[in-house]
Formats: sequence, C-alpha cells, structure tokens
Amino acid sequence: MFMRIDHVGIACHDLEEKIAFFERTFELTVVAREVNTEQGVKEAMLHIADGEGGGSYIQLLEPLGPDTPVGKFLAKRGEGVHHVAFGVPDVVQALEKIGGRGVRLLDAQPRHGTLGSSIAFLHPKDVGGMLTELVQAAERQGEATANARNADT
Ligand code: CMX
Ligand code: CO
Repeated sequence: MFMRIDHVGIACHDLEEKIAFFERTFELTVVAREVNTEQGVKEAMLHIADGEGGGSYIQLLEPLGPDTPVGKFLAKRGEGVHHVAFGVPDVVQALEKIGGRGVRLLDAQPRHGTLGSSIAFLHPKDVGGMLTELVQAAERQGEATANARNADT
C-alpha cells in the first residue's frame, strides 16, 4: 500500500527561521511554499530525494492561528514532528481499505495538498499516537501519458 515516506511534517513557530536552519544545516532546498487556509498553515516543502511515484520531503508548518490543528499541537506539545505522510498509488482506494480495518478517517474524501497532491489524514489515536497522512502525488507529465496509454489498451 505504501510506496515511500512522502514527507515528515514538522510544526514550528517561525517558518522562515526553520527554513534557514534546514537549508544551512542539511543543505536542503525549498521546492514549494504555500499558504493553505483550509489546513490553517503556512508551509514549505524541502526536497530530499525522488522515489517511486513521487519525491520525499521535509514539510515545515507554521500555524495561521492558535485555533488550527498545528496551532493547538504547538500549544500542547511545542515544536517537533507533527505527522508522517506515506505515498500511496491511489488515495481513494487506500482510504477505503484502511477505513474498513477500523481506523478513523479524518478525511472521508481526499483534499488538496502541496504540489498538486491529493491527501487524507488518519486519526492519530488509531495509529499508535502518530498523525498519519496519505499522499497521492500529482502525476508527472510522462507518467500521465503512460497511464493514459495503458488505460487505452
Ligand atoms: N500527533 C499525535 N497526536 C495528536 C496530534 C498529532 N499531530 N494532534 C493531536 N493529537 C492528539 C492530542 O494530543 C490529543 O490527545 P489527548 O486526548 O490524549 O490529549 C488528541 O489527539 C486530540 O487533540 P486536540 O488537540 O483536542 O485536537 P482535535 O481533536 O481538535 O484535532 C486532529 C486533532 C488530529 C483531529 C486534528 O489535528 C486534525 O484534523 N489534523 C489533520 C489535519 C492537519 O493536521 N493539518 C495540518 C497539516 C497540513 C499538511 O500536512 O499539509
Ligand atoms: Co503533510
């Protein structure tokens, strides 16, 4: 079901300061910045490597306010790892299977994620205390063409 770790999400108070730290310490590069009002975050994706079906990243998250998922997390636990995201080939199919195995789905339907991805969250209490995200990466040009060709045959 899982192809790779897509990203590790890290909650922080000051996005710009954390980006600078990751760039100078680990030589990572920011490939996307986004304000996601639906999720209540300002975020940056730092590229690590490319893998099967998509890349792997560090996702830095700064809350847009105290009454958001990341704002509440910071108030309760402070800065640190907020969630782990796994790459899946088909997020709708993965949700169906995982939901059928008794895990609460925070998103019954996938929603918009960074870099054109489709994402959905699983309840941390049902996954041993780890907020878990599923990510179906946006299809890259070549893959989209190949898939369309396969569907035709
Ligand atoms: N990791 C592990 N446990 C977590 C957690 C996290 N990130 N966030 C909350 N929890 C735990 C809390 O510690 C709390 O446990 P206790 O009851 O033992 O104290 C419990 O879950 C409930 O937490 P809460 O602070 O009362 O928060 P809510 O129930 O209102 O919401 C959750 C929790 C997980 C449902 C909510 O944060 C959510 O829907 N998250 C998914 C969306 C999200 O996080 N988006 C931001 C990231 C965007 C991105 O990746 O692009
Ligand atoms: Co994420």
